[in-house]
Amino acid sequence: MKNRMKSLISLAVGASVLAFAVVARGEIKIVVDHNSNESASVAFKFKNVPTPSKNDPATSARFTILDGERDDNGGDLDKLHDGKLPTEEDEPAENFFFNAGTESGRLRVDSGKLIEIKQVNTYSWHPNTRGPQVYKLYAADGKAEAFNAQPRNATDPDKCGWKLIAKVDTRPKQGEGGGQYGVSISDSDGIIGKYRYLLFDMVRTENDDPFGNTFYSEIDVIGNDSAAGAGAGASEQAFIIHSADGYCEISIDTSAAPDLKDWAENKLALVLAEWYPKIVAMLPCKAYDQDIVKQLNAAMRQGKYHEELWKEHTGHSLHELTDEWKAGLEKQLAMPIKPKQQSS
Ligand SMILES: [Ca+2]
Ligand SMILES: [Ca+2]
Repeated sequence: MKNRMKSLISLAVGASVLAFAVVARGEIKIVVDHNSNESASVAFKFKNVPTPSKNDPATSARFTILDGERDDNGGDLDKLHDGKLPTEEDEPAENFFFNAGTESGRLRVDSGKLIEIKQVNTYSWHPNTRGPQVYKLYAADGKAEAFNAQPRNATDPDKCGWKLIAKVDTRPKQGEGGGQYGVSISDSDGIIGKYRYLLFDMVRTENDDPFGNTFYSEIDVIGNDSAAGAGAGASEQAFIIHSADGYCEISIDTSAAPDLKDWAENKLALVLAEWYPKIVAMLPCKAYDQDIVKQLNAAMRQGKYHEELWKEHTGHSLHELTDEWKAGLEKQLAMPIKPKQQSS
């Protein structure tokens, strides 16, 4: 049994049959996916971000420009929630973008009623600098006494009934960042909040020339009861367990390996729940950057997470750290875990 368990974990982790996602509880999570110019296709398919939805609460919501002006060369606001997508990398009529030479502006999405928002997903496509997305997302239920439903650029939404949800910036460190972007904003608690309004405070990606305003193809709002968007890459079949210290949520996705479902949920989950906090604790102990977890979380919130951060903070690539983690996990699984689990 011990050996079998050990070989299963090697197989599972080594072959990526199981997908693990671990996030701190109650934190906003920003997942950014990028398809390069070469790999972008009409399918708008991303590694982790769900493909755009044709039928989400944003479909029937009212979109309004609160500040800034639309570029007449592009499509109107309907393009952001019509469920249709551009069929090529530079198709102005199928995207909404702010006018050339302007600093972008603010868009409001009004659902007309309070909805429990599970995800806000934004999509864009352009061969160069109009591909990446830079915006702040605010939300409001409209009930605050000082609520201003139409804050223009000079007004701080924080001060008139809006809550800052996320800061998104998908620009690469180098290069123009052409291609397709999918951004998925969610909360590790499952629900971002119960809101009626969303406010996108958009910024152009550059001002070296007049054409820095992003080509936005679609904005989706996924409600708690929507079938679409099953949690930023996590399968609907994902099994959720909280870490022993209560700080992390661990999801185990066995959709690609259904025969491992029972084992993963009854055995592996318990080990991960117990050991994940210890692995996280191990990082600062091993003379790595003391603030690594905090900094990674901050980078995720700002949409600036990338794998190189691990190398910057620990001197080891994510691959190397994963090997270290796997070795520790295998060692643990080769030993008796708890008597009652051994009997099944
Ligand atoms: Ca569209
Ligand atoms: Ca949509």
